[in-house]
Amino acid sequence: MGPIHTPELQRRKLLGAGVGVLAGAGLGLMGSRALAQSATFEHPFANGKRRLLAYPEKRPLIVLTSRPPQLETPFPIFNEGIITPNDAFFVRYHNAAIPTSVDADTHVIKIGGSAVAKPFVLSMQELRTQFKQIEYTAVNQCSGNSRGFFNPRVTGGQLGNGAMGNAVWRGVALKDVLARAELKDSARQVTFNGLDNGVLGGGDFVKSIDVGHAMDGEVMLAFQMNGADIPMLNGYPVKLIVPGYYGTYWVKHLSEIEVVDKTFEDFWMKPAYRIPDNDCACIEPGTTPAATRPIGRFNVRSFITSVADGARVAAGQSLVVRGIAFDGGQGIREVAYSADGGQSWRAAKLGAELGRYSFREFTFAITPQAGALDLRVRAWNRSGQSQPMEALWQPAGYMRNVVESVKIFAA
Ligand SMILES: Nc1nc2c(c(=O)[nH]1)N[C@H]1C(S)=C(S)[C@@H](COP(=O)(O)O)O[C@H]1N2
Ligand SMILES: [Mo]
Repeated sequence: MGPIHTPELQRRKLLGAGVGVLAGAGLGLMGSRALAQSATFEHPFANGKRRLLAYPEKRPLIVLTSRPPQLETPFPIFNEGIITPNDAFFVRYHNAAIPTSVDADTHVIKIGGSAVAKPFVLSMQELRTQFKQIEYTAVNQCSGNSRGFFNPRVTGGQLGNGAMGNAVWRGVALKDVLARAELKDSARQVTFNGLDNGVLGGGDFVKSIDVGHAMDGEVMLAFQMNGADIPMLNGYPVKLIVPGYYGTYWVKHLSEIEVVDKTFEDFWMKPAYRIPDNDCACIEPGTTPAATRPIGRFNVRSFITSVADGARVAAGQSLVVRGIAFDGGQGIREVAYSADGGQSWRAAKLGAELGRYSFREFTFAITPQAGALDLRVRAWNRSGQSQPMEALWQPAGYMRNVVESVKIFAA
């Protein structure tokens, strides 16, 4: 991607009338011409077609739900480059009362809680000017990315593989902001709240991480994404970045940070977003986990992006296959590919390293003979963790990372 430019601070961001109507009244009253026009797009999915809609600041994306907006990135976009464009980045909300207008001149983050000595209120202007800025590339991925492929099926959004994206984030280390509040020795966890709310006031989306994690110098209060203001639907004007961790912790429209002296266990930390507390984070279908823990870091994943399942290619000609791999922050060490359904494997070529939290590109060339081919890719991170050959199962449909099969036909 090109050099990072620093655009003028956008004072006020309005989500177009289309989403205002959506958020307020639901799909039935969707009136905007842009939305109506884009509804004609379709996207193939495992068991049918999915509708594409263009929301404000977004190109047509796959609609999982419209109230609140939950949008998935069409998979071919991951082949356009290693950075996911802002207008194609997926969108996930839990509650329908989302902000449709935010004024960056008046937006503040309140920093307090029982375990700080000096609570204070931070404006966007102060955040941008009074702290050292940091920047890195990191993948955001929803816990339920690929849930639609679970077998046996599980309830929840039936996502394909497009609830992920890779962006350059710029902002301030959370550690530097918290230092100003002077943490007490009793500090255990830090909680994060954003401007969105449950429609009837309940179920507010609040997340927490341990204080040691919050102070690691990497967790970021970001105000830029790929060199521009963060799109409204991705958390304008400021969002928490927890690199290597599932998107559930990346709180959007951040407005409140509290340092507390106990483990925070409101709904979105418990019972929601828990995984079986064992090595594989998995159980036998139909059973109940003996114990659970909060979801944490990404496991290792790899995807072929340049050819889709079912594609037809030319026999006897060299075919360069491209894809992406990532993990929870060790960085990718190796990607292997198979063109015979996993019987034999060879090393793929890795692309440039954009940091250990980024997508890593890989390529390999094959010359297919006429007939069916079963392409697979498997990645290893720097601590030797990899992907299972058979899909693991868990009741919430999180953390799918099986070695996927892309069946193509050469003729
Ligand atoms: N304020 C707020 N932040 C939120 C959420 C939310 O519902 N409200 N959902 C989280 C979840 S589960 C995910 S996967 C990511 C998605 O980030 P994106 O919408 O910017 O892609 O946002 C997280 N941050
Ligand atoms: Mo998520």
